[in-house]
Amino acid sequence: MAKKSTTKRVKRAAPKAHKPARPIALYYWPTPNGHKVSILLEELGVPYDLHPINIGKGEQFAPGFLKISPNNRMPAIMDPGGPGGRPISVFESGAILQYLGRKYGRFYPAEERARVAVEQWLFWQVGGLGPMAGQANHFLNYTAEDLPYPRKRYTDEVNRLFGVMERQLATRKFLAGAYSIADMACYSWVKSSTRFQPLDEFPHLAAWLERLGKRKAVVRGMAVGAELRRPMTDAEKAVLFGQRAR
Ligand SMILES: N[C@@H](CCC(=O)N[C@@H](CS)C(=O)NCC(=O)O)C(=O)O
Repeated sequence: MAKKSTTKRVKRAAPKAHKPARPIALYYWPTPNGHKVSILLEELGVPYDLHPINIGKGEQFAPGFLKISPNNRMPAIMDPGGPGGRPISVFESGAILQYLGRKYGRFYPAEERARVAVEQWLFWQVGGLGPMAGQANHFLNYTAEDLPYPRKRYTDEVNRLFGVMERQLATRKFLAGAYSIADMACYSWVKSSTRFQPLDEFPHLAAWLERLGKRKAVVRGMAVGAELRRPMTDAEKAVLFGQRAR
């Protein structure tokens, strides 16, 4: 777990009705999965404390962090003012977005049809776009060997998934009606994947990316912890790749 000395307070005005006793703790590293939550917190304008989890140094395996996030992955949050006024921790970015969306009643509609529309795109991102783009990035940038088959498999899949977004965005500005946690979940993954998958064949997706990129909260959310990011060293690769149960 991040040391206290690395903790930063990000001050934003909280909506009065939901003002928590203490700020939400965000366990975070500046990656696309982390950005989903920093973007939502910035959109909500609630105060939060940033707890960097340096995944290259193995801080995700610290026993204190594993209590919050048993999957040894960030992001995670701890909300001191959870249900019943008691603390609650949440891991898995999709569950965090849902929790915060429900808690503050924003970007995640309560009406069932609208909620299902958001959820299907949120789960599409968590189960599809994120993992596939992550694997594409891995085989393009992090393997010592030249492995054309997995590279093609995952970059093809990202291309296909971009096509799915393109069709959805051809007739609407956002993925699921109004701007929602589903858009926030996809933004950073689409943006980072443009390094290997240009958007020339996806004009509606390109327009969506630009639309979101103009939102001040998205810009702030993407900038959270940017100063922590460094090119990955071999020692960090050894921590991150080849993990097994024991
Ligand atoms: N399904 C998880 C994935 C989170 C995830 O993969 N986080 C990565 C960084 S993007 C991580 O913490 N990696 C640490 C590790 O591999 O040990 C979520 O959506 O929250």
